[in-house]
Amino acid sequence: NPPITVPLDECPIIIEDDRTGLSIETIRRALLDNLYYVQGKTPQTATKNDFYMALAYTVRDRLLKRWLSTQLTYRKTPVKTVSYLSAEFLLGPHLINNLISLNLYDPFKKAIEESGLNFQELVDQEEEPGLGNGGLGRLAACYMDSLATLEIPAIGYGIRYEFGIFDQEIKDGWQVEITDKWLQYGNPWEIARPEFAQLVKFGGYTESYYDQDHIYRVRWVPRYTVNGIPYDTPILGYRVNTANTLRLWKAEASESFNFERFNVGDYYGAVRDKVACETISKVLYPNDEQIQGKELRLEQQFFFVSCSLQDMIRIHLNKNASLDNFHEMWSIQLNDTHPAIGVAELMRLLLDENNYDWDTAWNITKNTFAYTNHTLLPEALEKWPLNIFGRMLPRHLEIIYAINHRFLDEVRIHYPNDVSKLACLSIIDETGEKYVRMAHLACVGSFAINGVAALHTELLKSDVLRDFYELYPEKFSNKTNGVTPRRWMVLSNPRMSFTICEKIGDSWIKNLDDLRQLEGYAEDGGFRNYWQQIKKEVKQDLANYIQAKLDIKVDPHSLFDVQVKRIHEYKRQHLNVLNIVTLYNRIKNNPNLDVTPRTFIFGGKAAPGYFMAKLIIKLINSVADVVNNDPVICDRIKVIFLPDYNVTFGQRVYPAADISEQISTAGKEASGTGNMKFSLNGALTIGTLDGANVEIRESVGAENFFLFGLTTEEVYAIRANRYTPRDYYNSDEELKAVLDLISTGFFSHGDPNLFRPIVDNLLYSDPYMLLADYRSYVDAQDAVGCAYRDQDHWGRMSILNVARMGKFSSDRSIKDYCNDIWKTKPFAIDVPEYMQSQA
Ligand code: 73E
Repeated sequence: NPPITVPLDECPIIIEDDRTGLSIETIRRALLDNLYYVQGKTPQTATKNDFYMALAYTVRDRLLKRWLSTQLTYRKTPVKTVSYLSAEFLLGPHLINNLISLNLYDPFKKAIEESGLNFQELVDQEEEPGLGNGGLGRLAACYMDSLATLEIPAIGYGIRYEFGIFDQEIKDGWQVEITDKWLQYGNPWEIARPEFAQLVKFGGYTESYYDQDHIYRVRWVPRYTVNGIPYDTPILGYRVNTANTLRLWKAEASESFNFERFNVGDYYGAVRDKVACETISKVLYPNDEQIQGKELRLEQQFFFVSCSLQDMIRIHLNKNASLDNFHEMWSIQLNDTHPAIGVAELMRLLLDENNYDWDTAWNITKNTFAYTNHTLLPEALEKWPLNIFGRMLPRHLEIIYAINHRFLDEVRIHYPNDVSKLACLSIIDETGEKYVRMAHLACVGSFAINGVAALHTELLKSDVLRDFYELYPEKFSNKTNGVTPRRWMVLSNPRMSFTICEKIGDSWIKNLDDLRQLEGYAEDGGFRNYWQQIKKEVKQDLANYIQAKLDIKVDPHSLFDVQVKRIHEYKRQHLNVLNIVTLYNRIKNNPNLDVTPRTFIFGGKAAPGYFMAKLIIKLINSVADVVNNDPVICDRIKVIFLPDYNVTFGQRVYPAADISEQISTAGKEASGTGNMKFSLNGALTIGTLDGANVEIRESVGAENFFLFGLTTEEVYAIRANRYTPRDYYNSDEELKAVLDLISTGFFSHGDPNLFRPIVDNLLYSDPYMLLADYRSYVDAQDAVGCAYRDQDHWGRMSILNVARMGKFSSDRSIKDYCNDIWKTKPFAIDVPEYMQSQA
């Protein structure tokens, strides 16, 4: 291996062979080198984690060249950059993903094994960065992957939470939360950049003054400032030279503050303030689609948004003479309203710190931001009480009032004499206690607004954002979500990926539409057989894992029926439970009943303060206890709740599923992305016409999808006529028997009170209409059971699902964002020779 010469900027440097070499011998030597010089260990004293760290550094060494070249290229070139602002990035483990992107999986595995180490054991050492709750954060991670793979200049901005989403344990059937210490043993994938720290102001007051040109200006005198330290993680594209950056901010006390305290001799006071500042990036709020309105959350949002905007301005001014063309060089995507304060912050930075006049500043701002809405749930729409907001961000409140004032003038011209429109559209909610409505700020301050699935976008236009759609129809478009096939196929399902590559080559990894070439093989009996065999092997892997984790034996020949996602009433995990209890009753009433053996697998976390969600977890585990141990059932149904569902576990479970549960009440799930991962891995879906299910069904064909339940229109119509769930209970024998059995305390050791909140909620209010959908769900589940008996036909349906999932690649989503919203183009970075060969 001759040393590789890399042109870094204008001065070429030679990088030592051990940092870049790719022969097995070099990788082995590099591993020991990193163990010795970075971890400070010899093989005799090294722990598994030391070896993992050395391995990670050895991989990192081999990606730095791409990362640095990418950043240098962007710095020199006037390219438009996408800035993805998100309070959450749910990345999942980096190691294997990076090896696959670099095309170095095989040599590394070999080098590790030849060193006498267990490759998988080292891989399992990596703590996944769980810096997100669920779909929204995972989407941001998939989009970062696609942006890099498509060679789009982009940067992701977020928060470097010290504690990500909690770890879940199950004790006596209940969820117990454990703090996630992902940084405990160090994070080899990030590099701190304290030289690019940014100061963020909070609190205090504003004052006006006239500058030297006698122009009226406002200055914000903060009560305190916080320092934001950026930590950068490279995001490699797949088999390209692009490595974009994810920049996450950590909060630290600013020096000036410490210094003041220190000067007056208050050493402990200074330390206390330091600790208080650092709480800003301490912990991720563990609520998915449920907003608590806590001050610390607003502090987090403003903190990372202010750091990020100041950072963009710094980068911009490195290559441009002024900020006049800021909106031509940047498109900032707001991942929901969590970073929407950015609209007011960019205005402040332009007006107060760069002396722009209002109209110029507003023109730049409203041409920079684009807003993605992710939810229709009223409890997830962010609004901040005016007093909290004004106390923390006094200048921003003034700016928002000024934006609103001008905006409402525009509304008045559009709708003369219609005061109700003003109240509906205003950024300030004045119907009761006053609030700042963040979605309204985002709509007014953005040039584009999108939903995340076709149905969701239609519902935004007709319902939640109807008035904005009427006013600005040209801003609205749909961008159906997607998932990255690199992590969600190549990495997590190597068996199926390999099988597909054997048949149609590997172009599908970058052009998922190419999977369509598999359609022909659906008619090949031999292939169908092979396909089902592969599935069985993957199921056996999961069965082994379940055995090891929970000491429960499951049969890989049974139908694996999987529902993994956050626990939420609208996602209706308890509807799934009602079906399980229905099957249980049927077998108990007729022990010789010929049922398709099934393993029901659940996984998901409940928000720590969400009582009903936690009770649903307890219900699942209680039903599991009874069903799994009843000799009459005789293993024909098994119920498994797998604790601590996260990205790593998702990678195991999606490939092993036969049926995917996508059973939310129509009109409630904006898109869903788990639905895509299952189908891409050959599971069939049982689902409602909700979110992206609608489009998945269209793509894979109605005959390869188990549909049930009310449509959104029917849900609305039944609600309008006063829904009475009791009618369904009274008119359906099986449903009645199920609810009665739960009510008697059969699953709670005779305690009739334990699950009463669930049963009463269903009988007397049932906001998510489980009872209305029960019969159609159970019937569809029966159809699933029947269909599974014809393995050959099931295999055909499974292949067709995979073959027709091309649309749901996050590459397609990102291309749509690029073409319709960001107007950005790929910018290729040279590919070194060895990258061009395929393994
Ligand atoms: O339907 C999913 C969607 O697939 C939606 O519920 C989720 O976003 C996914 C990606 O588009 C979502 N999460 C949140 N809102 N929508 C949310 C809200 C507040 C805090 C954290 C997450």
